[in-house]
Amino acid sequence: MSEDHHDHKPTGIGRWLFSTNHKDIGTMYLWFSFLMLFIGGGMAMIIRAELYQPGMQLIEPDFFNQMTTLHGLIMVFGVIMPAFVGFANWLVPMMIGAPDMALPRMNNMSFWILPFAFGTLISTLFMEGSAPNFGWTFYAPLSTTYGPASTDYFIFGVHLMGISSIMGSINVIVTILNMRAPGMTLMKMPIFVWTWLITAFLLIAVMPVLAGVVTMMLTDRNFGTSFFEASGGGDPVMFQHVFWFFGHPEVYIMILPSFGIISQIIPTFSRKKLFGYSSMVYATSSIAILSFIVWAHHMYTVGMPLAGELFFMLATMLIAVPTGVKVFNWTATMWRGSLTFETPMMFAIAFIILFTIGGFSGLMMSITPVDFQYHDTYFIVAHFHYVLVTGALFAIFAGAYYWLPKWTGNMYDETLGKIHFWISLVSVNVLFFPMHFLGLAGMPRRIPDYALQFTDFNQMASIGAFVFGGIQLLFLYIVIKCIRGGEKATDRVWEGAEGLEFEQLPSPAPFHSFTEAPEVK
Ligand code: CU1
Repeated sequence: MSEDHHDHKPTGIGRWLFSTNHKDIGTMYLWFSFLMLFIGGGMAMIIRAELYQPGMQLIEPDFFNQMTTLHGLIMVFGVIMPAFVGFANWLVPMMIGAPDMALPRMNNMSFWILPFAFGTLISTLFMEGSAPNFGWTFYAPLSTTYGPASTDYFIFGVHLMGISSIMGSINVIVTILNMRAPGMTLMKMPIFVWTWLITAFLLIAVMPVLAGVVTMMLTDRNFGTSFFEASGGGDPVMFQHVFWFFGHPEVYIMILPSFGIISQIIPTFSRKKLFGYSSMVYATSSIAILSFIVWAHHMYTVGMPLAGELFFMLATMLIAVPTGVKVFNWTATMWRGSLTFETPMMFAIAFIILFTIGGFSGLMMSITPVDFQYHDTYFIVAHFHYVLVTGALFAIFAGAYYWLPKWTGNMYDETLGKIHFWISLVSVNVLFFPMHFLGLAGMPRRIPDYALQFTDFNQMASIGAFVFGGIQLLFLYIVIKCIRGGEKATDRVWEGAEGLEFEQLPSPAPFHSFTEAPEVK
């Protein structure tokens, strides 16, 4: 709106469609992510139902492959990433004392590209032939030479997501670097802001690489190039190098904001300042830098030179050092604190323990000769689900419970929150822990059927999956209930602790309920 217009509050659908308000856009990102969680989660339920017993029962093998592919793509690009962008929109301006994001119209566009990107991706399910069925990593030549016709729509969808992410990252960086309140120096920023600043640089560095690899696919498929086609002088292994040069930093894009959220929550419920603030900043930066030189640990089995395998093994192991610093700092923050165990804290503590399990299995598979045993087995599936579900998703739950009172003006139902936590905690381990054993015993990933001896652990995993999937409906209910009413939240929600988080702000963080439409200037 230009300055000569009167200020007005848009109502109805216009409030959301044309929003330039960081809170409304943050809310839309979070709801979008939540919707995608149920779509991608529904696909996981189909996968686990088919794998409940050996033999083919519910679905065709090709449809199974479509489910694993879309499940992975939707969870990575449609759930975890948008959820963190939603948190960034809500929290970064408030935490640094800025009135909004620096580029509010671009913020609107970043969000509204996403429904089209995922509309395109999901519509492939209804296209002639098949949806993408080559795994979320879409390795050539499976995706190039043998991919279904819908692959071109998949490529377009990935391009759209990339554009959205790059615009979102530019916005985060410009906001943090230019819009901090007086006195808010970089080393005074809340850790969540730091982790997002670093994440945004990672995104800007690697999303163009992803765009590059899908563009090479596009021209290989349609315009006669041979980037990944051996018969034309190309190299399919190069696909894996380019993909994982994007893919490994992408893993950190999904985990650094989680570290940020956990680093806000642990001090609050420990009634202590975060232990080792500056070491947290440096550890986050080190992880980000190292994430660029470890990509080939995903492809030890392609036949790399020994020197390459050694380099990528040792570089990967180095990441354990800054990660260990973080786990140490969180633990030291809790040490001798006056701990209380509200739902956000429970999810945060579970995050520390379970993410560490995922970290350690990652350390195991970083060892090149050992990885030859694990490669393409369920051990890998167990590993990255510990990192991304009990890691990233649990951090999102923790953050959602922690900030729901600020976002809605109401307290969520603590009893229901605890029930959601405990059932999620137990079921997620029943779901993913047996996958370690399946992998060690040699069960390959991405298969719709398996040998008889894998039945018991698969049944455990499926039962865990159905419970874990089902209990997320309770979370949906808790969120809706909290939005619609409940005990009013004060502006010091987490008694005596909230002050710690915002104490560096020049004035107390403003408290806004999102039930009032914001002003548009
Ligand atoms: Cu990696």
